[in-house]
Amino acid sequence: MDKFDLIYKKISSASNIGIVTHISPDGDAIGSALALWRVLSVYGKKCDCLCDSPLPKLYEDVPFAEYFNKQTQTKYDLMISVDVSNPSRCGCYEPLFKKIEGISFDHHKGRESFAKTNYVEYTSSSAEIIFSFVELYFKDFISKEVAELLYIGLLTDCGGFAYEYVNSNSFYTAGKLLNYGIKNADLYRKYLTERPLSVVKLSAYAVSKAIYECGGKLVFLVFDDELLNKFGCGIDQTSEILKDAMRADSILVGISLTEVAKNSYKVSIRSKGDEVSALDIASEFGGGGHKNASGCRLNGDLGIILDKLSFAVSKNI
Ligand SMILES: [Mn+2]
Repeated sequence: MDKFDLIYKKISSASNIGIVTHISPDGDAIGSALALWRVLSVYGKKCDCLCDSPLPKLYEDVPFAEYFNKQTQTKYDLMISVDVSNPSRCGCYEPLFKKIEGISFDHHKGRESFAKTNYVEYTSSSAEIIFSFVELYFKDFISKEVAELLYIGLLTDCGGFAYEYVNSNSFYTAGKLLNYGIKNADLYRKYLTERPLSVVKLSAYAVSKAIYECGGKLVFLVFDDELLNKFGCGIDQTSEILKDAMRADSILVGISLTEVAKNSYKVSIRSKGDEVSALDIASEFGGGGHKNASGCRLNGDLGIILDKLSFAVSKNI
């Protein structure tokens, strides 16, 4: 049986569905999970959209934001993960995938399968996959709001169609979604161009204080608690700033370290083109992601962490 058919059957026969997306959710995680939540809810399923992290400020205005993380049920007979590359990224919902029938929709390379049924395609975004699925079985339930959620997922996860895994189906999906009357220019500006003034100011400061290694091919940005407080920025706003530092044409790899607790850092790793794999570097430290955009968590002394990361990059550069 076709995998989509199998998944459709499982969804049809389930009554209480938990949709889980990954911790530190991005536009794709939020857009895909909420879009699927809405479609299945309108289809008549009791459905919750779950995430073991709060909704980032940037996404507070997306359609149905009030249902993100709104748990209305205590028991589920089907769990669906969306955009989750590793079971630990489900946070507190991870154990449910061991107990209950599970489905995964994902687009990450090198992912760890943890649900019983996995639908994986290495494409622009999970949103692109969710659209293919809902267009096939739930076309009548795709509203303008659902289309907007999926478009936000698609647009943000491929950097506005800038990344290499964008293919003709990504543009096909975008075209189909635009037909629902959503506004590309507004969404592009809001999610890919604009930032809070505090982030613009922090970016200018952080880039001016950047640390360069590997003959100027690697740039580090460090955001400690004190710096974030001084500029009034949140921990989910720093990986964007890395893009500014990486505009320098000499840079091949950019790493930002954001202090999430004392001596504990959220590490975002970005690389350009085929020369260096950000994923290989993150994998060395138990992280994951994509070839050019990945991340991990590291604990310990900042100086030692920088040395370790620098060494890992130097082996690959
Ligand atoms: Mn994604």
